[in-house]
Amino acid sequence: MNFMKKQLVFVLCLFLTWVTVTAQAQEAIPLKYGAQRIGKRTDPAMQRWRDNRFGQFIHFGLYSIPGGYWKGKCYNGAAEWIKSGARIPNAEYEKLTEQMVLPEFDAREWARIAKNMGVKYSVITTKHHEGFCLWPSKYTDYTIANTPFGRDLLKEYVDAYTAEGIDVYFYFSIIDWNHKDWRGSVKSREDSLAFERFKTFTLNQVSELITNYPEVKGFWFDGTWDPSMVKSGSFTYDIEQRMHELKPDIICGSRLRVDEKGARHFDSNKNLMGDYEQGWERSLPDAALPNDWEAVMTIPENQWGYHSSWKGHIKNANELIEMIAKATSLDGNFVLNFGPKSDGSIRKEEQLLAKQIGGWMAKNGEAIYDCGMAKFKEQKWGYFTANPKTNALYMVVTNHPATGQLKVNVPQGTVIDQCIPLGSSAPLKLEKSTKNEYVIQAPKAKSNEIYVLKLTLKKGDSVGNYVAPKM
Ligand code: FHN
Repeated sequence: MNFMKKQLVFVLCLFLTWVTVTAQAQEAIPLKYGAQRIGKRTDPAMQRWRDNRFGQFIHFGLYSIPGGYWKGKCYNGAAEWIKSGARIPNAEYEKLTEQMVLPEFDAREWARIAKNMGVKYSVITTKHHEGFCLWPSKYTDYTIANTPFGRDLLKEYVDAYTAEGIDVYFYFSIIDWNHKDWRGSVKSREDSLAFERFKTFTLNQVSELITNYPEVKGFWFDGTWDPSMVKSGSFTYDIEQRMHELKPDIICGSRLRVDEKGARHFDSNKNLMGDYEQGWERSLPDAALPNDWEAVMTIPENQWGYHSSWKGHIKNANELIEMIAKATSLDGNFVLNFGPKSDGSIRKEEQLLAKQIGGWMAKNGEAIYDCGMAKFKEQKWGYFTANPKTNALYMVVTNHPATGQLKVNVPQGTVIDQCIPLGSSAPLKLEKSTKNEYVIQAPKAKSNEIYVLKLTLKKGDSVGNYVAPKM
């Protein structure tokens, strides 16, 4: 072979290798228990979940009674994990049921606090890892029915929140430290039989919740990371199927699911399982994601259930408001956690934050609800959000400029007609400084104030990247 021919053969080989590798890369792995849908859900129930944008989380259970202390010793780990942290045997821990009296519990008061904070949905721990149920389940005695309180707390919560127009969602832990058939790993035939019984128990409880509380809009599953679960693609698939049989438009986060190859949240083909990405815990993404997502946040560093001694950094209202704005600007939902006290009341610090956030939302919620990502880039002063239904564009200003001038970069050709602070009717002075920049005379604001400006673009200009899926 002469040199030219050799070169031709070499190039041909390279080309064939590239074709084979590309074909292999594109070939999807056949999966029975993988994602059941590719892309975002487009139905009204899911659009409502998106439009809600701001939610509340409630962690309440037997762990709320010791509040982070056991036999006089403080456990700084998450309060709802105290059974594990203090290695409390079942028989001893179960005695906490005798102290579940809840003299101050009033679901309507919880719902009022949530409503005034401005949340549109609330997620409550029907059962956390400890296994104690806030509803009178017929599948176990370890429930609220067998406490001095005795009433159906979950029903009171569902009724009170629904009456306030707040959607209810159920947190449900698959891990159940109290159930004799729960297995973190399956090592023997006995384990396997026990775990099969546990699966039936779980399916029964999930069905019971959907049937007895038909107002529930969706489930927030947790405790799905143990080896027994990571090998249980078919079980998580069965739960998802059962939920949809009972309530076709039910919403379920990705944390429930695992495929047959052990991939969690996203299946082995990288497709999201469930309706939204549920992995954002105490953190937010820095860029837009291709799927729906929700972030859940604690007020202290890592306490979900009630801990009587919060330690470390406690977030203030502005930090939390900024997170709400950031989540919206990236097409995500933000959920703020509350850990009610053992007497059933909500602690003072949480009530104060709820009031402060609620004050801000009452004035500026227009830039959050029904909103999502704008086509404009994040800028030093804060976040853009956009409402695709009204074609309104908002600037959530988290860094008030010392110069009093807000420099706004816009895509070429964008014409801003007007800029008005929310809550005012007086337009701000607006100048075009260069072809891609406007300068807005900022309103008078306290140095730590977060405020919102509403921009009107020239007729016909679109504001958002956030395009609500077509129904
Ligand atoms: O272990 C739980 C924890 O207690 C809390 O419920 C959080 C809430 O997102 N989820 C688990 C940890 O990921």
